[in-house]
Amino acid sequence: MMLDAPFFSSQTSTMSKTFKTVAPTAAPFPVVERVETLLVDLPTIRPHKLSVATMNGQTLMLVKIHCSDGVVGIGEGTTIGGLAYGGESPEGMKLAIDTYFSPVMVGQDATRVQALMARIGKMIRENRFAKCAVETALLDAHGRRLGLPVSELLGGRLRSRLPVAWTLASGDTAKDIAEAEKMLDLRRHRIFKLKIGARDLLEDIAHVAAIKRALGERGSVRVDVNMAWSEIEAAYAMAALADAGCELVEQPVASAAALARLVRRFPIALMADESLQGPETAFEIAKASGADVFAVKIEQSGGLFNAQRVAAIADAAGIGLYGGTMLEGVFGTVASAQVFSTFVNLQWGTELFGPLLLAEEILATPLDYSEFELTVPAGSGLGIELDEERVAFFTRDGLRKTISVAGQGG
Ligand code: MUC
Ligand code: MG
Repeated sequence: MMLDAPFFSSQTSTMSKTFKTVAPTAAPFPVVERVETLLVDLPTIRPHKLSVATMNGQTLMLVKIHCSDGVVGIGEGTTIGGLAYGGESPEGMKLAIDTYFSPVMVGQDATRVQALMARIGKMIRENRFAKCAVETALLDAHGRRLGLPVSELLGGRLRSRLPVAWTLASGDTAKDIAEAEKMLDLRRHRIFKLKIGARDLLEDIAHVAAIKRALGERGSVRVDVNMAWSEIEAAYAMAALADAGCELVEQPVASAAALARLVRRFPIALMADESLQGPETAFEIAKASGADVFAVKIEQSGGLFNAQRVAAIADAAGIGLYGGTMLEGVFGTVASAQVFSTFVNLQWGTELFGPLLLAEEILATPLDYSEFELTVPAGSGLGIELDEERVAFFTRDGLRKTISVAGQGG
């Protein structure tokens, strides 16, 4: 099928692109009228050190879908350390949506989200993160239209509060212990995920053991290696980590085959993260008995419906579930929370702390993190409202755009 060539309004800045249909529609249902994207740069509260990158800030790619009935839905795409984690970046997602997604979406029925995502899927390969952002925006819009939370469009929630882990990733043992103590005092987190893999193996093991010793039974300790180890290193470390009281190791090696060989050899759970890239990989890992737990992420899964498919495969295979994050801001975090609230099993809780890592608030009413849990918003759509002024302030190129409109200065 041939697509119309994309048309860009000359009025729009390159950093906040809007795609608009030329012909008005007389469809008997609300259609997608225009798709707008922007990049929002927010600082983190401290450097966040992973084996793949150190983050000092996070970029949110926000997509706003404007529908012909006046309803607007918002979705979000993030990555970790630009392209350090995977093949998509916020800038790349924006470009893909502006150039390729928008022409496929404009004029289409905005109320049939699965059908529109299937249409997009036929014309656009890969781009799972961008697809997730667009699907989130469509579901937000449709939920607002119907007066229902996104969770209810996905079959209905089984829980309204989700346990939330905190990631200790300052790179310093004493600082991490102090941070964990603070989180316990605030009653915000009692599950701690430690980012390791960048340092020497023995140093990492000593770091984890020291933190677990300091916390004792007050907090559980898990580690995420982000694929940094060889299989031999992983085997050595898993035994030592189990001895230190660590309860779970996330993606110690890159290879899914190596991951499968490590499962159940040590008294410590093994979780797949990077190996899990949607339902097909979930099926392959399940077939190979290649993990004890799945870190389900809506972006890595390719959207909210796909995240539910991944969860169904895990349930069928007897694999535990954990609600993962791509360190999303509020929109990706709440979209994830809406999906995770529909999971029948969520044995390992979630790590939906992304907004708490960011130093700036962009919501009119902040999310409720209390008593070690996050409340899943109950309003229609995602159930959250942007503070547009704050967003404008942090929008990349926002200042230049204002100047160019007022003074034609560009
Ligand atoms: C990952 O690899 O799981 C989740 C928490 C965090 O600090 O990084 C992410 C990504
Ligand atoms: Mg991980």
